[in-house]
Amino acid sequence: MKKRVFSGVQPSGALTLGNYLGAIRNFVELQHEADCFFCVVDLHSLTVPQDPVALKENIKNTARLFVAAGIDPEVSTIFVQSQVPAHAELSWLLECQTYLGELRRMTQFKDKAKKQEVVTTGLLTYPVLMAADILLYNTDQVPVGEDQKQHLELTRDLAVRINNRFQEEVFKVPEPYIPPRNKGGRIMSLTNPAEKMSKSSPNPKSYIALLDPPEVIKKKIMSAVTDSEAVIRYDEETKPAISNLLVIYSLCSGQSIEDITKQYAGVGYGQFKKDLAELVAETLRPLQEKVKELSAPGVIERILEAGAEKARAAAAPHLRRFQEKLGIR
Ligand code: ATP
Ligand code: LTN
Repeated sequence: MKKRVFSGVQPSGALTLGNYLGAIRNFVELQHEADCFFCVVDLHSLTVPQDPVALKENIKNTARLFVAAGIDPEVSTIFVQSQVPAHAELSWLLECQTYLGELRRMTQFKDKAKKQEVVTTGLLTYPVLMAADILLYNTDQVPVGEDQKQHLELTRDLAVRINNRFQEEVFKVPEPYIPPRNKGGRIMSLTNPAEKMSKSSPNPKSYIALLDPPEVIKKKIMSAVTDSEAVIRYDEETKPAISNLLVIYSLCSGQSIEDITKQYAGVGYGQFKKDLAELVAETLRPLQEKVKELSAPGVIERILEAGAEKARAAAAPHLRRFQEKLGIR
């Protein structure tokens, strides 16, 4: 039996190089060894205000980028969360097993709540919906970036809690699949290397969007902050900005950080950034071309319809089982 893999990406803006290097690239690799479900988690994105017209486009564009990045819809299941009602249903049932204190402690909740004028309960219960996404599919492995580690721990805690309560395996306890930092687990903002690169940042210079044209990529990388030492060396603690650029270089070129450092010994930041900009643009070019093909009317819609059907069928027995255990079915 193949392992089951599940992951989700929010359609909260244009996907970034951080999303690609931290998560989507690994989705593409895993699909050949596992039975994969990749979900556009539109319900999650509603936990902060979204413009409805932009959201509708972003949902389709996120799915297009999955396919353009190399996820084969004939091999993996690609679908939109809100088209499978079981996610919202299980989320409610899990909320009734989750402690308020657990949710208040989540660092993403604390960070995002600070940035909002009003804080909705959806922002607080966000990780429970994420647990529902994962547990619905009897998931073995969840490929995500480092920022999702705490949410995955909550998912595991909930599964263990429920299994203990019923003295049997109601839900499988999933394993995280998180790359280390030097392999893309946490790509940092280009304007502030203390923050992760994020698609919902108000400053577009802080991220590279996967659909940014080459000239924009160049401008953003050339203006990325660095330090004044002008020595290309990997040190997350003392040189976070240049270390981040080195990780991006390494993942886009396939070269080790050590080799790149040797290659650029005695070379200034300017030349390094220029080469990096070209490398990133080249890496994204095939993906950008593929997105154009997928933008023909009806193409992505058909993929998503077929995906939702498969997802509904895969989710149903796991929701039913828990409903039976709880005595509501
Ligand atoms: P938002 O800014 O709206 O919170 P986001 O850019 O953080 O969104 P998500 O949709 O929340 O993106 O994340 C999709 C996947 O990409 C997750 O697995 C997440 O861990 C990963 N990811 C997001 N940002 C980064 C990053 N900077 N480095 C590595 N992985 C990342
Ligand atoms: N919270 C995740 C997105 C997400 C997810 C999931 C990831 C929602 N449901 C299930 C993995 C598995 C984020 O990246 N912000």
